[in-house]
Amino acid sequence: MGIVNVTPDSFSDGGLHLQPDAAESAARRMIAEGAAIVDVGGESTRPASDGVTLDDELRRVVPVLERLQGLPVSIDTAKGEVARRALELGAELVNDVTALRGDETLAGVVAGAGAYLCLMHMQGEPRTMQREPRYADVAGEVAAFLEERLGVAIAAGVPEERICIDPGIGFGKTTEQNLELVRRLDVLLALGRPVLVGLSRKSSLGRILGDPEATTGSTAASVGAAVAAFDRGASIFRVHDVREHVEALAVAGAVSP
Ligand code: HH2
Repeated sequence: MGIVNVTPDSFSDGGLHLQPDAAESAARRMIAEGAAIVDVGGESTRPASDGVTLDDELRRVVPVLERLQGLPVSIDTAKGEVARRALELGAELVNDVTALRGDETLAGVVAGAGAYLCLMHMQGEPRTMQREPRYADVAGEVAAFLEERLGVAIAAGVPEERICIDPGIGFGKTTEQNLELVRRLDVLLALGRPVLVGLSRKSSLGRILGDPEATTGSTAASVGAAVAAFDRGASIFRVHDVREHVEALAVAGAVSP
């Protein structure tokens, strides 16, 4: 899954794809490089970010979605109305970092369109989520949350086989908690749904490499993290650098039993 952030303020590629033409060519390049889908988003959820209004989010993503019609697209949004417009314009998957807690209309929109859905775990909200996140058992708590949200989505009419789950790397988690989630991915896999991971360029990677103030991680560190997650059973990788991940994961896949 290639990332196309149509935002001025995303943590690693903010502003790069704010113009619809730039976003379109980045998305087309990612698909040519082997992405199965591109995830278009108009709201940054980086730590400390504020939300964006419905009108601003639509203004950012609609021109991009119009240009990408016919290509495999996912919409990264928590808003029912943004999802509805995106699905009308051909998006196939709704990637909701709030796991249906942000907008009560979203589940019905996804169910009504027969779309795929990604449910992600987040402790707290972006504005404050990195202030001392705490868990007694991070893998167990994330799995229990995702199991509950899976139940909510299914009850709203989204077929279970259309849903993937995501531990939400960096969303209310310390570096050690992020690592523990990858280490114990089996606890999430036990829920029986494909696991998506978003490790790409996240600050934990820079911190592992010795910079306690890092806000991003390198491409090489991202690829290493993706391969480690692949080894533990993750099957969808949300990434900025598609070519490098496709090549590394193709080799990791060829080696694995
Ligand atoms: N991470 C980000 C945004 N959306 N969606 C899922 N399912 N999983 C993730 O880990 C995830 C996500 C944050 O990364 P990015 O889009 O690069 O930055 P920003 O939120 O600043 O736009």
